[in-house]
Order: sequence, then C-alpha cells, then structure tokens
Amino acid sequence: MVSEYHDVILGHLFGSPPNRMPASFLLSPSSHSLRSAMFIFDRGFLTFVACLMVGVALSAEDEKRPNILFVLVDDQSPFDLKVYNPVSTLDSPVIDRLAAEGMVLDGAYHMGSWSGAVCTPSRHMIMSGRTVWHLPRRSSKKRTAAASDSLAPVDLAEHTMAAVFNRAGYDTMRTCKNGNSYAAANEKFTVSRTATKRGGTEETGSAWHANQVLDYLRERQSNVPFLIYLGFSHPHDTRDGTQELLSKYGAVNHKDRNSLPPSDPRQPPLPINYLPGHPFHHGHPRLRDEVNVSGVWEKRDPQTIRNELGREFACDENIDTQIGRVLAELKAMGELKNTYVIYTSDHGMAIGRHGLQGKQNLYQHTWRVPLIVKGPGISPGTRAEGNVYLLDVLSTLCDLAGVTAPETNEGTSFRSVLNGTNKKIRDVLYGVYCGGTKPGMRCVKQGDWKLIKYDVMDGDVRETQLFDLAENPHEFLSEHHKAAVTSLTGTVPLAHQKNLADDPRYAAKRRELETLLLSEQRRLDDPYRLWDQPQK
Ligand SMILES: [Ca+2]
Repeated sequence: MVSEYHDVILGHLFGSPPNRMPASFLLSPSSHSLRSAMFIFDRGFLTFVACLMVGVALSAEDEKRPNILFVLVDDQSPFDLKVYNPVSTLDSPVIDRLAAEGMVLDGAYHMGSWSGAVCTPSRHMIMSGRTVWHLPRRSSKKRTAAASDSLAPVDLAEHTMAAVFNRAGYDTMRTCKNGNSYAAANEKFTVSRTATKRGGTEETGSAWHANQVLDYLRERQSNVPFLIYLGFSHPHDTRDGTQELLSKYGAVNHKDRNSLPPSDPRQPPLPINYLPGHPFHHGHPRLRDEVNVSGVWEKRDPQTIRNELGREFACDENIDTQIGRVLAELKAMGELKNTYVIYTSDHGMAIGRHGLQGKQNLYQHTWRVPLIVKGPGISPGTRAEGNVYLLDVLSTLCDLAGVTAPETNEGTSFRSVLNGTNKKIRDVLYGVYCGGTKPGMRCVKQGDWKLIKYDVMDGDVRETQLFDLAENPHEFLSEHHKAAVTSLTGTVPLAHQKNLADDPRYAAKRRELETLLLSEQRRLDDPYRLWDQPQK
C-alpha cells in the first residue's frame, strides 16, 4: 500500500499516471461521492505537498554542511585525562563534558616516527592521511637514507587537510605552534596564526591560541562552513603553567639542574607504572626528551617526576579552560550543534612511566593518543575501541562533511564507529620508533595481545616484550614488582602481570605476533628488518 500511494504521489508530481492504481481509486469517476472524495484527496494532497516543500526547506537548513573544530594538543598521554584514567587528579571539566556529549575512542594510536621529533611525522600523517613510511622526505640535512627514499607523491601538499576543504568550499583557519610539523600543508589554510606559546600568561600561553580562534570567529563574515585547526603548544615542555594552576597542582617551574624541586602533597601521584629507570637502553643516545628537558633532565626520582606531572597538569587544565572558551563562543553563535569537535594529541607521553620521560617509545601511554569526538549523529556518552590511527582523521573529516577524500589518502574513515555501526575499523595495529639507532623499536597489537621489539645500539640491545593487555593493561615488567618500586608507587602488580615474551606458555602467541609484525612491516614499506627477521 505504501508503494502504491508513493506511485500516486509520483504521478501527481511528475504528471505521469501511476503504473499501478490502488483498487480504491479504480471506481467510476461519474460517481458524485467519488468526485467529492477525489476533491478532498486533492486538497489533502496539496496540503501534503506543501508540507513536503516546507520539509524540504527545513531539511536543507538542517542539513547545512557541518563545521569542524579540530583540537590538537602537543605531547599528552591519554592517561592524564579522567576519561581514560579515572584516578587521575587532573581537572578537565570541558573535556569531561565533551566525552559525556560525544564518543571516547579507547583505541586511538599514532603510527610512529622515523625522527626524534615524533611530532613531525605524526602531524604529516594527520594532514595527509599517509602512512608513516609514505610521508614526504624531510628537507633536513640529517635526512636518513630510509626517509629520503620518499614514497610520497610530489604534490602531496595539494591533497592535505586544508587544501581539500578549501576546494570543498570551506573556510579554513589554523593556529598552532611553529615548527615540527608539515609546513607545505599548513600553508594551505586561508587564515593562519602560528606562534609557539609555552608560557604562563595570557599572551605567552595557551590562551593566545584560543584568542586567535575567538578573534577569527568574531571577525568572520561568511555563511560557509568552517574547518578550524586549534593547535596548542602545550603541554609540551617547557611546561610553564600559570601561577594559579601550578599552585593548584603543587608544582614549580623548576630550573636548577643541581637541586630537586620541593615535594608537595598537591602534586599528582606517581604514575602506576612508574620506574626509576628503564631496564635497558631505549636506543637513542643523547635524545633531548630523555636527557635535556628543563626540570627533568636525566632525573627520574619521585620528586622530579611528580613536580613535572604537576606542571603537565597545570598546562592540561589551562588548555581545557581555553577549549571551553571557544566552545562557549560557538554555542553563543548558534554553531555548536552543527560542529564536529575532535579532541586529540599528536602522540602520548611517558613522564616517569617505565622510567622514561619522552615520547620516543611504544608503550601504551605514549603510542596511544586521546581521541574524543562530539557532533551531529554521535550518541552522547558513548565509547568504542575504534582501533584508529591519527592518519584516519583526514578521511573521517571528509566523510563527515560529505567531501571526497583525496586519492593520496591511505587512512580509513571511522565514521561507522562514530555513528555506532562498528566498534572498530581494523584488527591489527603497527607502531614504530626509528629516530635513534637502527632499526629501532617496532610493535604490533591484535586484540589484547601486544608485541614490542627493540633492536638498537648496534645490536647491544635486542629485546622482546609480550603483553596481554587484558590482564596487564599497564604493561608491568618484572621491575615493577620490586619492593624498591612498589614502596614508591604503592602498587604491587599481580604475579602474572609482566612481560610474557620468554614464558614458554605463550611461545605460540609470540610467534604469531612476530609473523604479524613482519607482515605489517612489509605491507607498510618499513625499510628495516629486525635481527631475527628475514632481511627482505
Ligand atoms: Ca608533540
């Protein structure tokens, strides 16, 4: 009956008789009562058409293309945030609300780096949707043989985030730090206000980035949708927070290498997987992040780490406040409901976890990134594993906005995760750190199982770690079980919570993941092989 009625409507609209007339309409037209009925029907039909047209007008208004606010912070572990780590002492009410109104992705990763400046490939991947070994060659003189053998199209910048959205008729605006990014892609934003702001005042800190966006929104005289890239320079070191927030988290901007910062009960506790040192060399001698970050240097004692975490949290909370100002402005403008807000970081961060300080490792605290998305069609307060990379963001934004992703894109849209259709978009995840001695670190994850391999320091360090993340989510090592550590962290891991690589019960699982790692290396054109792999 529905399809028959539909046919009649089409007949009225397009002037052609319906193919199949419903039986109730096949009566003699000479009948007076029938003519009356037809008159009533036509009036009803006209009313229906009028409603339809109003509906079309309303839906055109409703279906205005969405705005995009892409928020990228610099160097933040997901475990800073309560939404990923309920015992975190960080106050981030705006991010908490974003999560409550949108979706939290638990499995969001960056694919890795061939440089100590992990920001650089990460941001190239975000802008281009390319995989880590398919990024443009670096212009630096320090170019490695592997990275110079570029597998990226020469005109890739023309197919990056802002270029794609400019062509689709969007207004594009970016504020971010200077450097360690993808300059040719960044230049495509029609409005760009960049400066590195890591100070503790309105003008020198995170407020400056938010102010650029607020000024842009208030000055903008355009009805077309916008894509705003709101990048913060913090919580990357130097973590000079505002005095008020430093005080809240009991931290000081410690500058004296020869003394320890004061301890303060308001400081965040040591991370659950804190170690006073990593059990073997991470493979990148003289790496700035591990030896020369002001306030930490090579120290891993509890006072230094807790003070630095306090500084990190002061910067995190300030960012949270600044995002809140931008969201309030969008709400006041009536644009918030039609805006996808994406919150993420270019990579995670150690700050004492596993005895490391920096971003050059593949433990979950550093390989993973926070990823929270709110916007039209996303059910509030939802969570999904996702298994996404940051390089999937470009195709996802295109998908959400009804824009065709560029042919150079290698990412996969995770819109189906955001709208609740899928829980994840892939099963296997690959990670690399190859910025120090070669071939470096590699990891692969499938389900709850994760393998990390280290082949560094000219063969002096050849290590394998195997974790069951369902049982050992913090990747505890045997070092975490030592009394000297548990007395500091207050956490005694369960006996089975350790590296399982040499446990004969998991030999088959280890072999399975080693095979998977090699196949991922081949698939992604990883130019290196590890000591125990075939060299092709
Ligand atoms: Ca970074």
